Amino acid sequence: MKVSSEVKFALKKGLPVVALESTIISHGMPYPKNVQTALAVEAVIRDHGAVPATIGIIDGEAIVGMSPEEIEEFGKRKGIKKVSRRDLPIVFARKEWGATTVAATMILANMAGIEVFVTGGVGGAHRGAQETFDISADLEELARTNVTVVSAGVKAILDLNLTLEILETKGVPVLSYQTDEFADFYTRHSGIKMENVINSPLEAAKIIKAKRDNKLDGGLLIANPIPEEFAMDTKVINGAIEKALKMADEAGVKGKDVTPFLLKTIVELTGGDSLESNIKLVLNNAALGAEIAKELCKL
Ligand code: PSU
Ligand code: MN
Repeated sequence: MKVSSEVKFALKKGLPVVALESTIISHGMPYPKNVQTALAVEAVIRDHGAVPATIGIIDGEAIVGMSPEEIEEFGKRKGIKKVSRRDLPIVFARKEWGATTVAATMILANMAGIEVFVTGGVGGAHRGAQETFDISADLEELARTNVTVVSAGVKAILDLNLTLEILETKGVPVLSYQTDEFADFYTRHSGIKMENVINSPLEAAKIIKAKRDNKLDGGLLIANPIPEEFAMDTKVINGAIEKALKMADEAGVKGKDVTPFLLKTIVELTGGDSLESNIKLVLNNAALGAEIAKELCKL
């Protein structure tokens, strides 16, 4: 693995570092907004006094702390593989490029010694998962890898209740930031009441530290709702989601293509509005993630 000199230095000095994924760049947003967003997210993290480490795989080598040129390439290049845990050895051995999902990014962040990771939304149990078993490997990773993931809850395209049940079974603490309602990505209102609300980055850091100190392996999920002013209208987004799910079904989209297909279709159906919300929520998560990383370093 290649860790950038900036990230290496920060880790050595015990400075706050925040990991970022690359699937959101290569498969989550269209070019050039994907690149602009990835760079803007890094800037927010720096503004908050932490060091960003965007993670991906180039020619079979894991990169922790991509350069702006590398981020540009991840945004532009066609055919970069979406890489989750199961794909890592294949991409390493074949010396391919890989855009890492939440799961794969957690693994690489953990290897590098990074404890906090910011994304848009983690994967979860898809609607109908009781039958299809389409449950993101991100949930398995949260169960086993010691990285805290800051996410705008869980994407509304999924089955949120089922996802939360699985996280409970797997022993993953879910902390809801400054609200007792679970964030559903595009809006703040899933209607699901959360048991554990945190009101500050310090509170999150204390819980992360308690998990670490007590050797309770696995990650934590911080559900950080999109700010109200950037949220989608519930009716509009739910309509688009229903339609996109139907289109995915009719087109026979399966496996790892489901999430990228739905995100892209929802952007088209909302005339780009869902993309704007998506960008804003990632930036919002970046600020919180950096603050949590900072508090964690102080403890
Ligand atoms: N959330 C986004 N955009 C994305 C993803 C999540 O806003 O592109 C990606 C993440 O990389 C996440 C992946 O890990 O989707 C989940 O894919 P799947 O459902 O196939 O596990
Ligand atoms: Mn899946």
